[in-house]
Amino acid sequence: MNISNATSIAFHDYHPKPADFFVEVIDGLLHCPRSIPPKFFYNERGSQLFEQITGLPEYYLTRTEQGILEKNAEEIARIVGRNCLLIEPGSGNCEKVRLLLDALQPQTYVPMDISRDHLRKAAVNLSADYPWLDVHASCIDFTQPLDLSFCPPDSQRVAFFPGSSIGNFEPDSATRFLAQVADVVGPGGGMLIGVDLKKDRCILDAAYNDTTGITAQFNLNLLQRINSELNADFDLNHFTHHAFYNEQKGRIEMHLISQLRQAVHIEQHTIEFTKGESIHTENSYKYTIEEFQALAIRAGFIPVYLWTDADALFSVQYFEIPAC
Ligand code: AVJ
Repeated sequence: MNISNATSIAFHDYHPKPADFFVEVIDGLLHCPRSIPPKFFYNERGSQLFEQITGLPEYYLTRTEQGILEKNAEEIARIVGRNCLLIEPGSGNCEKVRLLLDALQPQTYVPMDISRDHLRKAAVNLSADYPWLDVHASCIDFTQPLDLSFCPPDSQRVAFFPGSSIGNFEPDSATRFLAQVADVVGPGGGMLIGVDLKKDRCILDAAYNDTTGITAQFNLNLLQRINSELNADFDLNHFTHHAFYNEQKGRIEMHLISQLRQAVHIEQHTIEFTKGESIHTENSYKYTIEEFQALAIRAGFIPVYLWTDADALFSVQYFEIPAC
């Protein structure tokens, strides 16, 4: 533990345009079929609920990925290489990267997040525990083109994208996103990415339908948030959580289902729901190893190495861009 206050970080503010919650919610709700983007799950309460989800017995993703990173840290470091410049798009609380830092010993760590205050706090906390690490926090929307001009141009750049966050992207936009990552890390650069795998649908269905109902609360919190931030009148007792594995599309879908015919008001808008009508709130794509490698190859990456757990529930995959 570092007891001095001497830690300092570099902070780069790219002034990302905050999402317009009202416009995006109205847009999605007036669209047919109705939907709300999953990025809006994560207000304070939503982030707390997600934390709880990661500890649920049914939700194998987080703990399995963590196990893979812990168990293979040394080998990962050998294959990824030490002294790199490590970039993490959507770094959140900068907790997961800690599993890697000691083994990887990167020179520089660039956490990127749209949430300015959380980013600053997380980067300062991390820096206090890793005084040897050069931390360049970058406040940026990670789906926008990334700019790393402040970084030393010579070190190998490696992107870290854990948690199967890539599962929230439609496969085509996942390819586009990875192509942007490929651009940022450049020739000779790498990407270490956590990808949830296709498996027995009972395991998948259970992971998004926990018996304690935390995932249901997480989903319904979206309506609560719309009520409190957009002055709406969703009755949370009249919508229910519905999550299932869509085998044909290879994804978990989360929905909120209207239990009756009802009207909901958001500012000047009135939205009429029929009984059984859904609001689609999230897709979480699952891949086979081969499917994900093909996707990464389309983005310009070459598969180098991968790690899974004994039950092949989850994968941590390493790719590189050929050096030119
Ligand atoms: C954060 C997108 C990886 O898809 O498993 C968890 C979000 N939704 N339970 C996932 C989530 C419902 C999670 N990701």
